[in-house]
Amino acid sequence: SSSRHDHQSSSPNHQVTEELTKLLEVYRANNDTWRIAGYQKAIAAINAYPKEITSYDEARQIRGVGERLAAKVAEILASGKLRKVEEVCGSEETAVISLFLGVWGAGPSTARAWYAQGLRTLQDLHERASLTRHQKVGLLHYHDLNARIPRHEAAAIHSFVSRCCAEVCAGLVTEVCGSYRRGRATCGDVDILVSHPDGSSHHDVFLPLLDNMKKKGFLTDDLVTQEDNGNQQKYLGVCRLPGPDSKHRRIDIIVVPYSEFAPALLYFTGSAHFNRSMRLLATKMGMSLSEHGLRTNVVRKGREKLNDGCLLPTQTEESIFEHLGLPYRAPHERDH
Ligand code: DCP
Ligand code: MG
Ligand code: MN
Repeated sequence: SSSRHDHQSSSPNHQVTEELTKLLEVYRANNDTWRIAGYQKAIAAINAYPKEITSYDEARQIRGVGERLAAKVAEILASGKLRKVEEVCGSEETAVISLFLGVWGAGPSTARAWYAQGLRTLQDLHERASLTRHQKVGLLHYHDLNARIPRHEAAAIHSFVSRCCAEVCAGLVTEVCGSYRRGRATCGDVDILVSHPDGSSHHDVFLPLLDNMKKKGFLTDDLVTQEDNGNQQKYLGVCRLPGPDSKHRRIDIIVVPYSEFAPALLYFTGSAHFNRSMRLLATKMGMSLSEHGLRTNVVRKGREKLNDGCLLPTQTEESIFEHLGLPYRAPHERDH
């Protein structure tokens, strides 16, 4: 989704991560999976680093920053920029592909195909590209959807959704997850978890809730409505708060059974990288962690699961950390 241009301006190493992010964008445009992962990890680690980095050696000591990245950091410290960024970002091809990657639902291969077809501007896409339904929505709201959402607006969107929930069914609980819950100053989208403490009322609220929000003009465009993911229902779409100046924003809503509330909360809070490492740890311990729950005594043959193991009780996020033998990490400590 649109985590582009997401750097924390509060970081003392803002200039370094901004320059590295430009290179990350280039690798995204080239679909260079390994470099993308490496740069994302390093940028998150540098963002989390509390002091101004002053040398190669200091950079090298940060977990996630290897020799090559530390050399890049040193180059930025010395000259304020990266030569490589100047070389590649100067090219028209990279600039256009990066522009096209901002269309929600367009990946690197699509963006490159459009470029190869001779398309260069958003207007070209509008007139001559064959677009999927998702890409049409992405193009229609291109500038809004590529803008970060200020934290206070994410909170206002949550309040709006909470009021709609209360109208649809008394007692529904809602929680904003994702980057918002991790304490970020701005968010790429708003991720809202919905459930009901009575354990059963969540069954019948998904479609009526969406309907309620559409009638109010709050949900403006649907992207994905998915009801087949076990007992969880997921909506990806676009919303807009009332008022003449409000922007269209990406919103994700998941409705889950209350028995899966804590694992769903943990999953939906992320970060994606944090989730991957936690799942990997669970796997190494013969367990299996998902948004549905934590299972133990899972027998695997290679990557294949031979049985499902048995479900552990996970009433709270804390209990999941405990089962995995980990000290609890508050949401704002899960940013990388
Ligand atoms: N998630 C995940 N793996 C993915 C995508 C998502 O584990 N491939 C989980 C972790 C994310 C959460 O879902 O934190 C929400 O996904 P988002 O794409 O909304 O990501 P964030 O909210 O973390 O960041 P952003 O500010 O870009 O929305
Ligand atoms: Mg999000
Ligand atoms: Mn999301």
